[in-house]
Amino acid sequence: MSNKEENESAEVYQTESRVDQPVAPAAAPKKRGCLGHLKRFWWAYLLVLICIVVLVVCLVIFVGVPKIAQQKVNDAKLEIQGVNVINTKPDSITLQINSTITTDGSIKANIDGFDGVMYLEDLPGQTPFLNISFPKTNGDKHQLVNISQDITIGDHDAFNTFNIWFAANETLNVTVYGRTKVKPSGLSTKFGVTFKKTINMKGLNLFNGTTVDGGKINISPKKGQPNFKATADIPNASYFTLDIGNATFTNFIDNTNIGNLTIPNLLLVPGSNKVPITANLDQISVLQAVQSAKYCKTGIIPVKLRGSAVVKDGQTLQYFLDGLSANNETVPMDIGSIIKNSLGTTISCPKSS
Ligand SMILES: *[C@@H]1O[C@H](CO)[C@@H](O)[C@H](O)[C@H]1NC(C)=O
Ligand SMILES: *[C@@H]1O[C@H](CO)[C@@H](O)[C@H](O)[C@H]1NC(C)=O
Ligand SMILES: *[C@@H]1O[C@H](CO)[C@@H](O)[C@H](O)[C@H]1NC(C)=O
Ligand SMILES: *[C@@H]1O[C@H](CO)[C@@H](O)[C@H](O)[C@H]1NC(C)=O
Ligand SMILES: *[C@@H]1O[C@H](CO)[C@@H](O)[C@H](O)[C@H]1NC(C)=O
Ligand SMILES: *[C@@H]1O[C@H](CO)[C@@H](O)[C@H](O)[C@H]1NC(C)=O
Ligand SMILES: *[C@@H]1O[C@H](CO)[C@@H](O)[C@H](O)[C@H]1NC(C)=O
Ligand SMILES: *[C@@H]1O[C@H](CO)[C@@H](O)[C@H](O)[C@H]1NC(C)=O
Ligand SMILES: *[C@@H]1O[C@H](CO)[C@@H](O)[C@H](O)[C@H]1NC(C)=O
Ligand SMILES: CC(=O)N[C@H]1CO[C@H](CO)[C@@H](O)[C@@H]1O
Repeated sequence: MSNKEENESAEVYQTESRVDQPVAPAAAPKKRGCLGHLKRFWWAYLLVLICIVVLVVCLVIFVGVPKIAQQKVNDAKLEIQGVNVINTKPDSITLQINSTITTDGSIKANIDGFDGVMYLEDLPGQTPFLNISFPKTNGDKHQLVNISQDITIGDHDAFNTFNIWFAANETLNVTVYGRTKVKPSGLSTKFGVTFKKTINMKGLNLFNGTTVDGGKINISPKKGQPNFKATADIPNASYFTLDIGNATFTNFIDNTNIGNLTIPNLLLVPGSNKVPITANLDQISVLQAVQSAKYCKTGIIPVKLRGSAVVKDGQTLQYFLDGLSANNETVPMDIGSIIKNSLGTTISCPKSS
């Protein structure tokens, strides 16, 4: 039965081949159909197979690997341990960053250094406020990436705005963005990847929690001398060290300007900053305020401070001034105790008439 069928198909084949190729070899018709086909065209199958292998390898290398590389870059964690903003000048700063990049370490790859930008993630427009050069890194599980660069402030408005946010906000999101190339070890090709990390960092939160201690009033200071001295404890919840310089603030009690306060050579470090402050206060206004019904009971007055000058080596640092003047910082001052300690007078409330 099967034999017969085979013979029939062989006959058909023979007929066809006779039509198409009158000089077909006599042996061909005897071969079994499928196997014969394979034997005759093995080279074609091999070619197809090679093509598929090459295609798959190419796809893996040129589509898969870049995708994996990008995925690995996306998965890598950038953490910042410290930032120093020093050598502060009107148009430039030295920026030092200690950071770590953590990966799962599953891929060995060299990542080229690149020029990136930093911008405020949550400010529409996302205008870069700094250009920054990242060094080359590898895919190691845990790497230190320490940067120290002299940076020219290219966009003053954007940099000033960053400083305003940094001074005012409890937290802020800063994105580091750049395009670079990855070379997985074992491959000779480099693939373009995007490096984009948003860091949720702590800002200065308007120095919330600042205290003033050891205040001393000098009723009749020499000309040009301050009439108030104290020690302020300024908290810095961020990991930034800022070389601010001589910072002067205008002080207000409610809406009344009561004079200026200066913090000389302010170098703000992370954590607690105990710094001397001097002030020239309008003593009559302060006395009136502390004796008013509003404040006489406790003697504690929430004094508002607004930056009015930031000068370093004779030059105004506008970006810090913007940061310190865009909002009022409120500092509760125990004026009652200060008066008592300095002058021996106890503040009493006005007699209600
Ligand atoms: C980085 O770490 C070194 C060594 O601990 C330290 O001296 C330096 O101040 C740090 N820099 C920053 C920006 O945190
Ligand atoms: C890099 O920063 C780390 C802290 O993140 C510090 O321990 C290390 O000493 C720094 N290295 C250099 C060369 O500053
Ligand atoms: C960053 O560098 C580019 C090219 O040099 C420049 O056009 C841009 O203004 C710079 N941006 C900042 C914020 O410095
Ligand atoms: C950060 O502070 C700025 C300036 O005070 C403010 O306009 C902005 O809304 C704040 N952003 C966030 C995300 O809190
Ligand atoms: C920053 O980003 C985080 C998570 O992406 C978000 O929860 C937060 O509201 C953003 N804004 C601030 C000011 O932290
Ligand atoms: C300021 O700090 C006090 C505690 O010291 C806290 O109760 C208050 O919520 C803080 N305000 C802001 C705006 O973070
Ligand atoms: C700071 O306080 C003063 C006095 O109350 C007020 O005139 C000024 O508008 C305040 N500034 C801001 C930015 O709130
Ligand atoms: C406060 O400081 C400003 C700017 O530094 C200055 O113009 C002003 O005269 C000072 N006021 C007082 C009362 O010292
Ligand atoms: C701050 O002011 C004092 C007195 O005017 C000056 O001697 C000092 O050099 C100033 N500091 C800075 C960092 O400019
Ligand atoms: C992160 C950090 O150091 N925060 C500190 C900022 O300053 C206040 C006051 O000194 C400290 O309580 C915080 O721990």
